[in-house]
Parts: sequence; structure tokens; C-alpha cells
Amino acid sequence: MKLSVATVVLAAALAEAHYTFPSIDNTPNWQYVRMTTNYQSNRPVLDVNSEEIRCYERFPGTGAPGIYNVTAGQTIVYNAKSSVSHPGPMAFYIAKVPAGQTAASWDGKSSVWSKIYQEMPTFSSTGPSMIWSSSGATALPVTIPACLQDGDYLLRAEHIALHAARYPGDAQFYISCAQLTVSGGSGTWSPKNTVAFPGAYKDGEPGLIHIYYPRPTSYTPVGPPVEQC
Ligand SMILES: *[C@@H]1O[C@H](CO)[C@@H](O)[C@H](O)[C@H]1NC(C)=O
Ligand SMILES: [Cu+2]
Repeated sequence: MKLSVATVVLAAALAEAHYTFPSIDNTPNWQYVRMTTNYQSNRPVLDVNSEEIRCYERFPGTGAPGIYNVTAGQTIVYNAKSSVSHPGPMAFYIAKVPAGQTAASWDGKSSVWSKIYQEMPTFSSTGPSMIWSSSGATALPVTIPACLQDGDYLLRAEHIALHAARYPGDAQFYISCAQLTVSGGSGTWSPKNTVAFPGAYKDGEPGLIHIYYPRPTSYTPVGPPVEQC
């Protein structure tokens, strides 16, 4: 079979339209972030009930080579490659690694994840109805809560692309998990609304469907409320 140049260029353009979250603070890709299954294809997770919805790991049980040191209260950036090229909300979740495990060894299973950031849109009556500040971003800031207990954590980055989400199962999830050691926290962190992945989301819930018409004037995010210190 002979592939035309146009076909090859189109395939490259389609792959380019997706993205990954391979690093934090411009460190080497997959050094502190667990390599995801889509590290080459950039494809999203579509099934909210799959194990991939947690950290999308290419090598479950292996972990990334490094654990990144952060100070509680510090703002770090999560890097997107090549950029967040679809519209939708960015969110971050954090989970404390239990005693006897490290951020490199723990699987993050069960109801242990707290949402620490939720992007909300602004609304427009002309052009796109929902406008997301993450659109086109290459670096997404996230503040590590100042009240955490010191120790190891997994930080889960999630961008939900809604452009194609007309029906249940159409929302696209771009995910990865970074391995952190947190120090300098005040230690009063006591999350009230932890969730499990899979389990946190249901196909077809309002935050995973994009109704273009009538123009939306509100957005109901998926998952728990943002946990405060
Ligand atoms: C993190 O801090 C510990 C303790 O100071 C140090 O041994 C380790 O090398 C640091 N890790 C990185 C990746 O810098
Ligand atoms: Cu895409």
C-alpha cells in the first residue's frame, strides 16, 4: 500500500492534537512522572471505569525513577506536551502514600484521592460558549496545600477534553501521576471528600457532556469539591 504524503501529514496532525503530561517544573520527561500508556500516541482514556483512569500507567507497579521534593505551600507547574490543545477543565488530585510504601511503589488504589484544584470556565455568548484558561497551555500551575503532613504523595493531573463529548463515553481524559515527597507542611490536612479511581466518575454525568446548544451558562465539574486546608 502506498501512503500519500497527505495521509501521513494528516495522521501526524491528528496525533499532534492530543497531549500528555510528562513532567513537572520542566524536569526530564517521565523522571518524576509515571510513564503513561499514551507516551507516544498521546491518546486519551475514554473509559471512566478502567484502571487507566487512575494514572494511565504504561508499567503498573513499576513507578517513575525519581521522587520530586516539594515544600508544602509551594506552587509547581505540571508540563503538558505539546500543549493542552482541546477545550475542557484541568483538575489536580493528591493522595498520601501509606506507611510502608513510597511514592514510587504505591498503586494509589482505593478511596484516597482529594481534589486540590478545579478549573472552571468563563462563558461567552459569541464564539465558544465555554472558555478555559488551560486551553493551549504548556505549564499548568498547582499549589501544594500548605497544611499537608510531611511524607510521600502522588499528584494526579487530569485534563478532560469536552470538544467531542456529545454522548456518554465521549469525554477524553488526559492523565498522569507525579511522585512527590512533601516537607514543611503544618500537618493539619484532614480531607473530607476522598474518591477512588476508577469510581469517582460516571459516564454521562453533566460535567462529561458538552451541550453546544442551547449555549451553556453553567458548568458542573465531575468529582468531589476542592478540599481546603
Ligand atoms: C530530596 O531530598 C532528599 C533529602 O534531602 C535528598 O536525599 C534527595 O536527593 C532529594 N531528591 C531529589 C530528586 O532532589
Ligand atoms: Cu486530541
